Amino acid sequence: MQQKNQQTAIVIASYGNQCKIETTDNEILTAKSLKTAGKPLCGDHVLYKTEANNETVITDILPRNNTLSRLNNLNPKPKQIAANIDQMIIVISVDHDIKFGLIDRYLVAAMFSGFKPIIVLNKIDKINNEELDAIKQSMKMYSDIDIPMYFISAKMQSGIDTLLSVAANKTNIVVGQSGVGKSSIVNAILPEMPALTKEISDSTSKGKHTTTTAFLYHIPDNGQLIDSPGIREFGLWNINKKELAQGFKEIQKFSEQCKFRDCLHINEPGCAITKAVKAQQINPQRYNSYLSILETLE
Ligand SMILES: Nc1nc2c(ncn2[C@@H]2O[C@H](COP(=O)(O)OP(=O)(O)O)[C@@H](O)[C@H]2O)c(=O)[nH]1
Ligand SMILES: [Mg+2]
Ligand SMILES: [Zn+2]
Repeated sequence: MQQKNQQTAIVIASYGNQCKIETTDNEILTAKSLKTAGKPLCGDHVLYKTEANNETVITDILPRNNTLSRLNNLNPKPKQIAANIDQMIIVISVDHDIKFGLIDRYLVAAMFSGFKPIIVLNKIDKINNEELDAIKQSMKMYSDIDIPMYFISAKMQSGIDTLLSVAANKTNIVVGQSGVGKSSIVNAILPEMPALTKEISDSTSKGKHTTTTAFLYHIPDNGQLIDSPGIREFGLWNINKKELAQGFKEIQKFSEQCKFRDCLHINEPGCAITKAVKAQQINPQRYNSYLSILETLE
């Protein structure tokens, strides 16, 4: 219950128990989280109070709608990245090899966590029209399952207005490999970053262009944009083998026709998925992604 001396704020960056919070008066404070409150995440709504010694403490984390978490090879425990997300902006750079497997993992995570995924292909200024067409062709499996796709250049400010309208009125998290242009997109979208916010985000980054922790920015029209650190792997957790198909829209659709209800769509008799792959109704690359994720699950 909210007490008299408590107020609400949003966590704009979390470093474990130490956080930057933004109050309802748009004041940015450094706050420590009480052990009893737990570890706040970027995007959390919290209650805080000011102690007699003028320190700001977070006393409660308000209930979360969802969280984005991932596994990596080094740590058996999932790492939580941010909370209360509406939309996941998956950023790809058109001048790198596209890691389709990584996109598929993000899509599964979005599906299970309940946020809407969109794909943004950045750096179109670096390629010609033929190359652009080839990329559109290779991404067709995502438009086929109705994932919105945007081709932009953060550098040339091309496509930014559209992206801004897509991100309005929502909390968005920007994800993707290091170097694809996540921070550049955030900077392009932010019209005039409030000096204070900029200072904080700069001082919390180790290198000039590295984002070391998720950071929340306000954007016009009631939106929020969370810049997240670049990652090489994105391990899924908390999903069992049987559930995985739910993260692949087209596989889910055909799975009702499988002979066995507990079909994992590997090589079971009467499997509608393996049949649909052969008939080119399901993209083989997506199916292979499914199989390789399946191997990693309990
Ligand atoms: N040519 C070009 N370079 C870009 C574009 N967007 C970002 N970059 C460059 O790509 C590099 C990585 O960008 P950054 O935003 O730090 O990527 P992040 O690691 O995903 O946050 C930087 O050198 C940017 O200047 C773009 O649209 N076109
Ligand atoms: Mg960055
Ligand atoms: Zn099957």
